[in-house]
Amino acid sequence: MQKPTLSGLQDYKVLDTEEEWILYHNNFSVCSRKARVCIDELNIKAQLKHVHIMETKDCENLTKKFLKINPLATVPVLLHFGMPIYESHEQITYLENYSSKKLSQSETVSHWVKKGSLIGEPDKNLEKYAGNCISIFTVPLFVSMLQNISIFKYIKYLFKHPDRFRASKFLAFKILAYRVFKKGSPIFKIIKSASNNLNNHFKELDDHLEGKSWIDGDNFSLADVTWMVLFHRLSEVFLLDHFFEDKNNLKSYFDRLKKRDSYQTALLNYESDEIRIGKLNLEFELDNNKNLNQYYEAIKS
Ligand SMILES: N[C@@H](CCC(=O)N[C@@H](CS)C(=O)NCC(=O)O)C(=O)O
Repeated sequence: MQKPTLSGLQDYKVLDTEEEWILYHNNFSVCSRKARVCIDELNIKAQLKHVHIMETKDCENLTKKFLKINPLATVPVLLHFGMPIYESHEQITYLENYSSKKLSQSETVSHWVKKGSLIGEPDKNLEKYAGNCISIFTVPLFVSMLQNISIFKYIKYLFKHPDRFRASKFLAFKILAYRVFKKGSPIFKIIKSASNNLNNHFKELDDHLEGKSWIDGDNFSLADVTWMVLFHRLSEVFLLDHFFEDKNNLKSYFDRLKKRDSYQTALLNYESDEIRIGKLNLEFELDNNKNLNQYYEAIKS
C-alpha cells in the first residue's frame, strides 16, 4: 500500500492561534535546520517549538498533541496562522513567498533546492536527491546517539509511530548498534550507491559554482540554505573532507556559507549535548569498531 504523504500547505488549521508563524523543529534534524536557517535569512519572526525525537532524547513527536499537528509524526512542521505546511523544501519556498525580504529566485534556484531535498524514503531516489543520500550517511551518528537512549522508550515508539517500518528500523539500530554496518547488511549494501550518487551531485555543484559566489551567482538564495545544512551534516559524521576531495569550488563555497550569520544562529547555536555526545561516541567508535571501519572504508573506496 502506498504510504500517505502530506506536502505543502493544507487547507485546514491544526492549531487555534493568532501567531503568524510557528515552527515545530528539532535541534538535530537536518530538515528542521533548513527551515531555521531560512527563517533567519529572511528575518522572519517565528515562534520556535522544539520537539524531541527518539535520537535526541524522547519521542515527543508521538504525543497526542503533536500528532494533531502532524499525523505522520515528523518534524519540521511550519504553521501559518495555524495552517500546516509539510515538507521542508515546501516550507522554505512558502516562507519566502510570504516574506517581505526576497532572496535570489530563478529556475537555477528551484533546481538546486529540489536536488538538495530529502523526499520520500531516504534509501530511494538517491540519484535524484542529495538530501536522501545525506540521510544514509547520517545513520552512524544516529546509531551513536541512540546508544544513550533507554530501550524502554522504544516500546512506545514501536506501538505508537504511524510509520511501523521506520520504528522497527530504529529499534534494530538500537539493538544491533554498530553491527548494522556489518559487511552484507542492508545498509552496507546501499552505501556504495549513496556514495557514488552523492559524489555525482557534488561534482555537478562544484562545476556549477565555477566563478560564482553562490548557487545563483552573486546573490544568496534558498538553494544555498539547502546545501549549507547538507554540508554541515557531513562534517558532523566526519565525511566532509572525503566528499570535498578535489572539489575546490565546494570547499571555498562552504567557507563562505559558514560565515553567514545564520550558520551560527540556526545551526551552531542549536548544538545540544545529545549531538555533542553522539559525535564523541562516533569518533571513538571510528577508532575502535571493526564494522564501522569497514563501512567507512566502503564509503571511501
Ligand atoms: N521529507 C521530510 C522529512 C521529515 C523527516 O523525516 N523528519 C525526521 C527528522 S529529519 C523526523 O521527524 N524523524 C522522527 C521520527 O520519524 O520519529 C522533510 O523534508 O521535512
